[in-house]
Amino acid sequence: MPRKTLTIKSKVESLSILDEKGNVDADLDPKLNTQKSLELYRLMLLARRLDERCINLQRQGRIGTYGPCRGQEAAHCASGILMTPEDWVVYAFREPGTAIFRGWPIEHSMYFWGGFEEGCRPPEGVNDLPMCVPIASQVPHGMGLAWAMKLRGDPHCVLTYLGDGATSEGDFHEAMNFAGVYKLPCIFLVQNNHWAISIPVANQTASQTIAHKAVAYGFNGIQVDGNDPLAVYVATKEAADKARKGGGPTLIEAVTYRMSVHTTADDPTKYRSDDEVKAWEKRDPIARFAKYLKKRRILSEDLEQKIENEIQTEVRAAVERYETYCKSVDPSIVFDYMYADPAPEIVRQREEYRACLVREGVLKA
Ligand SMILES: Cc1ncc(C[n+]2csc(CCOP(=O)(O)OP(=O)(O)O)c2C)c(N)n1
Ligand SMILES: [Mg+2]
Repeated sequence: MPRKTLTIKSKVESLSILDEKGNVDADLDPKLNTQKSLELYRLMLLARRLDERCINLQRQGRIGTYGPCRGQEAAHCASGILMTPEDWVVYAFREPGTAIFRGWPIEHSMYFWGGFEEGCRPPEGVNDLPMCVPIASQVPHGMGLAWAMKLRGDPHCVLTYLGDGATSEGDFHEAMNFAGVYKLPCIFLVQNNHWAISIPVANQTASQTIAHKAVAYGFNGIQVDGNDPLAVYVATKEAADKARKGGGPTLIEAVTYRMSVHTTADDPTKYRSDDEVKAWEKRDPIARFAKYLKKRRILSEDLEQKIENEIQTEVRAAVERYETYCKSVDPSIVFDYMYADPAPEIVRQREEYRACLVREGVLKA
């Protein structure tokens, strides 16, 4: 019998619309109106300023740790902004802009990274799961929500975020498989930021792209320039429209870069070069979008400054609300939500922490 080459039906596209200089491919430009364009710009800038503020808060000992999203604002904001209140969003942990868009208060990141359960509690009526640090464990949850939607005949979709490192976990593959078999209305958005702590993406997978992992599961993947908000927007819109019409899942690989530390407990100078970081600085998603909006005369220098000032005020007010909350609670409640019946070791640690707080004068004996 002769060997045959099989025709594989799924396709993998690559999409880039807005280049680093703010030049746009006019045929592919989604031509967002002024209001939507400014909403997206504002959200990305808010995510950036909040990020900077949270790093400072951690360095000052005012939150425990922090995982920044610097450089990844387009990848998460330009996708999140397409989700309707009836859709569901399932987070990893570098998507603060999407969460704010969905209705979480700005300070939710501070609660989360400060160790408070408040940071995990979605606001009333917001169809979101809390941020998720156990890598890839959120991916089957997203798939499960989409399965429930399908069983109920609910015509909405689920957007699940994950990182390049998460694509090596079994949870990712099981969720992709199930989503493909049952044609579930889900979008898996991989923020390929090139690193999983100190593991470069080249050591994460031998695949040419992450996008084409979808092929093995029987649906389409698309690779987009993740620092190009227009490409992320268009790919997500197509995936969401398809999912809501019963067309099944899509895997979006947003190729971006983690400009900052992995978390505040990390020193990236130990494993990556300054040159690599500098090269990506030139591809900054916010600067690129601002150039484009100025060319379209949607953004002026005055408006840019006005938005900047408003955001600074909003972030400052969020910090104040967070710190008012911190003063109103016994800090040892950070131990309370791990188990319904706390394990003896947790009880011991909580007592040790309380004794320390009493010594420091934070709590009365
Ligand atoms: C199941 C699991 N294993 C290990 C870790 C420790 N850890 C935290 S973040 C991370 C890397 C994740 O990389 P990636 O998925 O690319 O996301 P990124 O941090 O780049 O956003 C690891 C290994 C974890 N949180 N969960
Ligand atoms: Mg990564």
